[in-house]
Amino acid sequence: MKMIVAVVRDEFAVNLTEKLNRKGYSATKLASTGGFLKAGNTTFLIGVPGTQLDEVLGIVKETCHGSKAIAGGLSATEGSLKRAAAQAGQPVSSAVQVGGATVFVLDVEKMVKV
Ligand code: 2BA
Repeated sequence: MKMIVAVVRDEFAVNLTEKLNRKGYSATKLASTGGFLKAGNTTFLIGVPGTQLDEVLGIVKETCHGSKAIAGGLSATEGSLKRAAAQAGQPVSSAVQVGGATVFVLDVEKMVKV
């Protein structure tokens, strides 16, 4: 058995939940926060037999597609440096590209429901 841990951009979370439910997959959703941007995202825990791993990864891929530029993520020091660069007429960018989902696949030794 495998455990898929998928950190998903919030805008894809509802669609992903619906698609997984429709296909009969169980999932647990956790409200999470990205460590860099400190913005909300949704972490899915999806336990599946190894034989269904590829199908579920396919669903995640087709649902959470494309990256998006999001402004922010600067500490106070970084912000000051960027402002100084801007004043000196140097090009600055504070946007980062956020992907649709970051996925980890873990081996599960045992699953028990009591
Ligand atoms: P955040 O940590 O808020 O990161 C948002 C985006 O900021 C990342 O997009 C990446 O493009 C950029 N970024 C992150 N850390 C950075 C750094 N130290 N320097 C420069 N840019 C940085 P994604 O890579 O698509 O990640 C989206 C979200 O997925 C992350 O939100 C985090 O919640 C999760 N994630 C990504 N990689 C992870 C990892 N190795 N372990 C755990 N969670 C991860």
